[in-house]
Amino acid sequence: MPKPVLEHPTFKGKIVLLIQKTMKQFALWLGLALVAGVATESAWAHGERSQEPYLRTRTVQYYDVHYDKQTVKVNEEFTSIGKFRLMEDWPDAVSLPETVFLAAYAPGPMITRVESYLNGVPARQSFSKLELGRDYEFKLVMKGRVPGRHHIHPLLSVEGSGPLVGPGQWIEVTGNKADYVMPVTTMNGLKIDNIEFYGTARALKWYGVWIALAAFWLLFWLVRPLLLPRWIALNKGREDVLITSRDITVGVVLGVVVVAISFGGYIYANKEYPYVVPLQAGTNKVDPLPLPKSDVKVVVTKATYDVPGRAMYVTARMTNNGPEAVSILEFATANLRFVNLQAPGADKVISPDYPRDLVARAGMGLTDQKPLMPGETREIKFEASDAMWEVERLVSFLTDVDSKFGGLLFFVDKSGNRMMTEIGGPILPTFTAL
Ligand SMILES: [Cu+2]
Repeated sequence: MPKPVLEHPTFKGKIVLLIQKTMKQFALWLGLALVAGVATESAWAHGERSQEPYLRTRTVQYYDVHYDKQTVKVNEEFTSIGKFRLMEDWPDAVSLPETVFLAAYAPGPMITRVESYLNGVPARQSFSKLELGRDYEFKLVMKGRVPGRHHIHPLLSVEGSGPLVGPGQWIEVTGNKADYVMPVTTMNGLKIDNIEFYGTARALKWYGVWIALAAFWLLFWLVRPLLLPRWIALNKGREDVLITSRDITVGVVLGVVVVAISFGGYIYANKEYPYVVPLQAGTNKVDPLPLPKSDVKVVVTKATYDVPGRAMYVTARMTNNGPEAVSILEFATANLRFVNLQAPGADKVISPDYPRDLVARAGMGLTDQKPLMPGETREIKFEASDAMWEVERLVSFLTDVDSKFGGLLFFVDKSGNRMMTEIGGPILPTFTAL
């Protein structure tokens, strides 16, 4: 039998084809998205990589960050401590740290922040006027709330700029969400077993009361002839039939009931809770840590980012103003760490609890490993190359309108004393042959 000649599809046929095509494409994309999600665990992280490099390398540089546990049970506490330097070369496009708030960053309410401190001062409120070029020490005490594997970061929220996060650690919370409790003893000695649901039932009851009154008032008018009959009556000059004396009585009674409930509720709440502390809105002040010893002056003379090689090359003139010879120990920026593996004590620089996905395996490359003698000035070139630049999406130096980088350069003397210097400057992307 000969094959039927292909006919032009009808309009209906075209629509059906179009729908089929769209469905197929949708299924394909959904499949790809699922595969990508399953294949890359970090795809479930929560947006910390989406921030621009100038924001992540030139604002808050976290260092010496530690997490005391990586697995906790529901209700079990864990702590993160560390320091951060507010970079002197703060970008113009970012608001200064005039008002900041210290917190923990988590993908949703998976943990509870129990306590927080900045330089030992309780960080319940925001702090005002932190100083650029200075260091601060934080402590966050958290506890497990929802079971799962969560990426947790220290976080400094800067008003006008947004959240600036520290290195994230995967914390495994085990157990059962139903067991979560947050007991609190109030100032007047009242013991609350779980503040998570304290007062919610009462709040819902009040919602019920107001919704019932509002619904009654709405229905009271809705059951009568509505817009058109009333408009016709109005046009005929019969305003007098629109509102009856019964309507007025009901309205007045409802008004009295609403005012009575409001005032009655207020008087009752005042009597039952005579001591009420309002939410604290003022800011707190804290002094920065004392300036750390920094004997080495570093001036960046050239910085390039090799795009295909995923490597940053920095040439800098370094002057040792201290009494001891020093070696370059580490370059750290945007929570990524490049350690000079040949420096004295390099094997102990990265603590076992530091997230390994933020440490360059090959470390840091140096043109010369000779220690910088007291009084000596030398130009040294170092290399920080790793796929992390790409993974952490820090390569958009290319597209930044403010193509500058920043970071912390650590030095160590032969007695193991560590020094830190802020470095930074314009950076040029280059495209060398692969
Ligand atoms: Cu994260």
